[in-house]
Amino acid sequence: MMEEFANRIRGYYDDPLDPLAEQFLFRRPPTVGELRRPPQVLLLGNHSSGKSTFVNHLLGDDVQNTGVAPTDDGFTIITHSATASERDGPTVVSNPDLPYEGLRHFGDQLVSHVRLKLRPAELLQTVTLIDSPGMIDEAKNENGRGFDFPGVVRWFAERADLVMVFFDPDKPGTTGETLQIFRESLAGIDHKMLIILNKVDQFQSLHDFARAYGALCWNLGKVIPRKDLPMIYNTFVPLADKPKSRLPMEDFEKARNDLIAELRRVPTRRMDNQITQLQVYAERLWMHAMVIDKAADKFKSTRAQWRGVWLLLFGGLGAVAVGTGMVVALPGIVLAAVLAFIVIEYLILPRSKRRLIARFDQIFEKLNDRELLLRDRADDLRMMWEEVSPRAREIAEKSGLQSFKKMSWHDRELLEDLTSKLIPQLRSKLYDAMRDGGATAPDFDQDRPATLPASEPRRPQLVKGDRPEKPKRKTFF
Ligand SMILES: Nc1nc2c(ncn2[C@@H]2O[C@H](COP(=O)(O)OP(=O)(O)O)[C@@H](O)[C@H]2O)c(=O)[nH]1
Ligand SMILES: [Mg+2]
Repeated sequence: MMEEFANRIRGYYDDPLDPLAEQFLFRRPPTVGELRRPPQVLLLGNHSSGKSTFVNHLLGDDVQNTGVAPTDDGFTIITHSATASERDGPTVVSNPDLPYEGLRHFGDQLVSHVRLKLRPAELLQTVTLIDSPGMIDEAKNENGRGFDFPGVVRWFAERADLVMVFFDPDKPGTTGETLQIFRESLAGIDHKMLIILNKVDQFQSLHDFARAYGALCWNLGKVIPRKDLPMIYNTFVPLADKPKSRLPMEDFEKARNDLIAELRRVPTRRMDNQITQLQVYAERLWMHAMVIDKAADKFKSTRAQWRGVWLLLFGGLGAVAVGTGMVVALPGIVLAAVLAFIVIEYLILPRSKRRLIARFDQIFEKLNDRELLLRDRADDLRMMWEEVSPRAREIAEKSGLQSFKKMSWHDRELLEDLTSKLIPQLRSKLYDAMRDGGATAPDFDQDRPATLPASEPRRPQLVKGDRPEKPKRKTFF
């Protein structure tokens, strides 16, 4: 059943998103490989907060080294295979069948800190686990590691379906590197983050626990920009060599089971995340393309006006000169025409282009209230625009507004349909499917735009000429 959702998502990227992204030089959508990657869980936290111990507990096997000393300074990707084996970083990042080629950009230092472990554990059939080196609590510069640690964490976090952040009783604070990681690497992904206060069996009294829990909440409040605190899982891994806690442990054990249940739900979460990713991509592309399209439109009509005036003026003058026999004036007229042409093409039009690009924000605002799209989300969309606009400007400046092919009315309708109707519908279908445990196959045919018969592809081979043209467009300024 998940396959059907995946196909549907891929289908939307293939058409209309990818062609539109290309038309408007927007960043390309995720590749099939990226969409296909296995569900992933990233484990982050201070060193010695118990990440590797937790991994071993999950897998029922000593896959990772554990210990109080910061022994592990690399990223270990643990995934399923019938027989246990290991691969080193260079092998992992150069294998096109694995979704880790992107890590190569972080340099050899990082690559030598990546390992892939293949293990037959049952849980790994559902998720791939990524154990990470501990964050260091003293603010330490990147040079200490030899690679861009926040960047790499961000890379993994963006591709993870769940990010588990571990804290332990010794360091319930988010200081130093932890703070940096929250700011730089985890911003905007709190919807897939789980916070864990681990090793709670170390607390000898309720008072100790309350203090650490309070400190953690306080510190998280500073780095997670949300009004409500995320849920915190208070838990531990039972270890034979550790003294028993005097606190009642049932709740903490239950939290561990809840965590494991979350891990098992990761494949559904992944689909949910991919739908979110699709929605965000489509909305950003919509803004980017619409603003550039309007500006390009405006620019082209300004250009047509200037060129029209030029042609009329000098054509007229030339005709008059010839008609009245004042041929001697012709060289002067030609010279003036050439000069005027240079002024228009190299002075006036570039200036008008720059002015239009500077007015992108206003164009966006008009888009927002004219198109009546999701007016209750205006603030959301505005924030999104702030992220999108620098690149839109850069692209408009670099390639010039005249080079963009006009967005067809059909594409525009399709894009708006996608963001306002089709993608939300896809999500509610996923929720329905989750609720009845996949008992009934999702009925995708209902999604199709009403104008197209259900049995045909969503965009029936439209050739350029036979796309319906939009009824006359209102001018925008
Ligand atoms: N008491 C207690 N000790 C733990 C727990 N989890 C891990 N440890 C210990 O904490 C130390 C660091 O654990 P490790 O898993 O290597 O931490 P990592 O650096 O986050 O991977 C080891 O000595 C573990 O035995 C726990 O839940 N309770
Ligand atoms: Mg470790």
